[in-house]
Formats: sequence, structure tokens, C-alpha cells
Amino acid sequence: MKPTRASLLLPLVMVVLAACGGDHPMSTFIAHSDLTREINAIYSRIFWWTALLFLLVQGGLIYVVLRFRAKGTETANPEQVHGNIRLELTWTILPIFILMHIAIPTVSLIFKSQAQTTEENAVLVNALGKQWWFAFEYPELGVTTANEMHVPLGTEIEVRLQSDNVIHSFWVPQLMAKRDMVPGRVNHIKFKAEKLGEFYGQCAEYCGDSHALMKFRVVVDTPEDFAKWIASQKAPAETEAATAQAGFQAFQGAGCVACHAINGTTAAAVIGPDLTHVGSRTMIASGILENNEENLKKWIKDPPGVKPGSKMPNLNLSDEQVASLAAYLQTLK
Ligand code: HEC
Ligand SMILES: [Cu+2]
Repeated sequence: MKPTRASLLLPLVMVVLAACGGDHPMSTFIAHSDLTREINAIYSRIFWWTALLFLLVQGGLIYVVLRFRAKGTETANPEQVHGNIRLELTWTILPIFILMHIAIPTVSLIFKSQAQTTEENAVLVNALGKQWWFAFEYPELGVTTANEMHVPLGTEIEVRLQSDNVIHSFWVPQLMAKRDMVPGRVNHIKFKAEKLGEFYGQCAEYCGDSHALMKFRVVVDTPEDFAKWIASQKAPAETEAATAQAGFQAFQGAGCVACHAINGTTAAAVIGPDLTHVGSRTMIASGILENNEENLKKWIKDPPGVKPGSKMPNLNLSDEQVASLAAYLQTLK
């Protein structure tokens, strides 16, 4: 049997439909915060109104084309018309209403999403865009971390977006809109997460070599788990004294102290991510490598090999040095 033309479309339809289902971590159509829910509500309202308009305009067009087409029986030119006040007013005023219908909710949501928080228990986070990773500071809670931002469920979170280098854009599709991190100014974004779990984020403004590898995660915890996380991040890393000393010596010897901080030690530099609790993160190098001994070794051995242009240089360390550093960092839970 020869396939009909319609049946040839079947694979295409399947591919298109496959794109609609499933768990797509970077899909903006899946909303898990008050902010993304409101954005999607505006989006779908605009979509359905424009769909209706499309049908009306195309329907009118098709009707006119069919109804008034030349039939070959005309004896004279059709009546020539110049201007029609009523029609012209209609198609000027109607679009004004339509555009207002789009603009008012959009602009007011933009303002609402960047207003500073007024809620008592809100959590403030300073998010700093770096090349090519993110630092997160909780100024009121005394915690600094990197690439994994923990937030409590159902609580207002105000993120203050900053950069001291180039422009980045902070984007967690399921939790918040894209918003730029611009050197010299502070942008705000406010949201309440509505689902527990891990959400993917990504820098959305080209910022140099490893822009595409500049990822991060937002971990939504229950308020109890969040309090526990904060407490554990504030405490010094639980490392056995002997391991800690030998490990830190290796860390110092290899020059890592020039760029990294580990609370409770003399390392206090802020060029690279804070490593006080690096062992507690699920990923390293801004969400591109799972945090395990193998990957830590790979990273320390040759960062630019993992992440082109990395601001952490290849320090030409021996395999023994790399191994002891990776083992030490793993203990910093
Ligand atoms: C010249 C500054 C510099 C030096 C020296 C340096 N680092 Fe880094 N380090 C960085 C930067 C910048 C990053 C972030 C790179 C990125 O993700 O793009 C980083 C990232 C890391 C990470 C990943 C952290 C995370 O949570 O993603 C680890 C682990 C690390 N460095 C360990 C070390 C060790 C061990 C040494 C010493 C052998 C060292 N670094 C020396 C600048 C430095
Ligand atoms: Cu970027």
C-alpha cells in the first residue's frame, strides 16, 4: 500500500507532540512559583485573544476573497470607495484596547516582580554573576555559597542581582523571569516557590567563553530543611582535625588560597567560589560536573580543559597533589 500524503505527516506530528509532554527543566510553560504562574496566565490570555483575532481576521479575509471575487460576468468596474470613517475609527480604537489589554497586566507584573519585599519572614539573597559561575550571599543569615541557591518553600524570596564584571542574566525558567545582572546597579526579582525540589537555572546573556556552561540550581526546601541548611552552612566544615590540617596544607601549598575562602582557616579570598562547604553541593563548576572525587580531580587538574576560558588556571599540579586536594575538599561538608 502506498502511504498517503497525510500519513507522511504522522512522524512530524509525533515529534511536535512529544515536545509538549514530559518533564522539561528549562521549559517556561511549567510554573512552580507565584511569579511564573502569573507570567503564564498573562501569556495564555494573550495567546488565546490573538488566536481569536487571527481566526476573525483570516475568516473575514477568506470570506471577502470568495464572496467578492471576479466572476467574469461584471460589466463595469466595481464602485470606487474612498475612506470610511466608521471602519477606520473601529480599526484604530480596537487595537488600542487590545494593546492596553496586553500592556497593563504585563507592565504591572514587571513592577510587582521587582518591588522590594515587605514581608517579615522574606529571605534576601544577593546573587552575583561571575565569569562563569554564580555566588550567593544571604546577608541577613551570614551564609555565602556558590551555584546552588537554597530557598524555603512558600516564602517570599528577594534576589538582588549584581555583577562586578560583564552583564549576565539570571534565569530559572520554572521559578522566575530572566533578569539582567548589570555592573553598577542592583536589579531585584521576587518570587515564592510553590514546589519542593531542584530547579535549573542558566545565565541567559552572552558573557564570554564559558557562558553556555554557566549554570546553577535553585533548591527549594521545606522551611525546616532550609533552617537546617543555613545552620550547617554557618558552622565550620566538619572535618577531622588531622585530615583538615594536612588537607589545608596542600591547599595552601598549591596556591588555592589566592582565590578561595574556607571559613575557619586563613583562606579568605573571594575570586573563586567559597569552598567552606563545597562538599555539600551536588554539582561543581557551576552545575556542569557532578560533585564527586573523580570530577574534583578532573577539575583541579585542568579547569580550562573542563570549562574553556576558566578563570581558575591550570596549576600544573602532580597527580598526588590533585588527589589529596580532591579528598580534602570532599570532606568539607
Ligand atoms: C586564580 C584564581 C584561582 C586559583 C589559584 C584557584 N581557583 Fe579554584 N576556582 C577559581 C574560579 C574563578 C572558579 C570558578 C570557575 C567556574 O566555575 O567557572 C574556581 C572553582 C573551583 C572549584 C569549584 C567550586 C564550585 O562549587 O563550583 C573548586 C573545587 C576549586 N576551584 C578548587 C581549587 C583548588 C583545589 C585550587 C588550588 C589547587 C584552586 N581552586 C585554585 C579560581 C581559582
Ligand atoms: Cu553569563
